[in-house]
Amino acid sequence: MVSMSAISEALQKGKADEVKNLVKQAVEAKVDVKKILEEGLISAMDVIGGRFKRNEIYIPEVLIAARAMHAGMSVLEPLLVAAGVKMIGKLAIGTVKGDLHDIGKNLVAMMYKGAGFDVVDLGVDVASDKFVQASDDGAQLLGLSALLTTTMVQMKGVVESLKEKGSKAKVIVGGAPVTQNYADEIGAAGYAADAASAVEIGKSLLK
Ligand code: B1M
Repeated sequence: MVSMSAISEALQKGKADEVKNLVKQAVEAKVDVKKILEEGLISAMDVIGGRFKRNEIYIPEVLIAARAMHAGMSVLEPLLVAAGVKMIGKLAIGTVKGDLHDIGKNLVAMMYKGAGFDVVDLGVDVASDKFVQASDDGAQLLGLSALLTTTMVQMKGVVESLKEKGSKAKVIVGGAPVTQNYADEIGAAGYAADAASAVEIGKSLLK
């Protein structure tokens, strides 16, 4: 019988094929899909998030673990949909207009997926109206990433457009030039300096 800790350990080591096989075996052994998701995959990504935050591991290790998470999720996703298992919440994330940097944004998106969120990746160079549309489409959280001092100003426009449309979505901003002060100044609901904190902030904003 496959144990959840075996899945978790394989994920933490970034062994994508092993994670996929173990998840398949667990599904075949009729282990509850939600249990595999929460105790096998999400808990392992929590460990990875914590280690990344404490600088015990770095971006490559996080990306390798995230790839293993995807491998496990590729087996579980159709079953979760069929079982109607509710995701924690919905996040739409993108790099703001004029900005093509996506490594940090992808990392944040992966950590959210790992935490059990439904994630819509809007890509890079995302105009304000696309964020507004994502809010209309049910995203409770909107993640805005910017790496350039010249593009971070776009975040203000997004917050204002959402306000004008009466959107209830909460905006989280991040990226190298962005600060808590800037987030406060433009009226964003949250700011995170790194991908692991972004997930913590997102969870707390949904409470
Ligand atoms: Co560009 N670039 N770049 N670049 N680039 C920087 C950002 C720069 C600091 C380099 C420098 O001059 N020292 C500089 C910006 C200066 C400034 O504005 N202050 C710069 C510049 C100037 C440019 C161009 C204008 C260069 C040119 O063409 N003259 C150009 C702009 C293109 C455009 O966007 N329109 C450009 C282009 C590029 C590449 C295409 C070559 C490439 C991007 C490839 C890609 O992303 N697919 C690139 C890269 C790779 C970088 C550097 C080297 C690395 C960025 C990165 O990926 N870091 C960068 C210099 C540097 O940072 N050392 C630089 C790793 C990533 C994991 O970190 O994105 O910060 P980061 O994400 C972190 C946190 O910030 C946070 O979590 C992540 C980690 O946990 N985070 C969030 C990020 N988003 C978040 C969202 C959240 C919460 C947290 O909530 C939603």
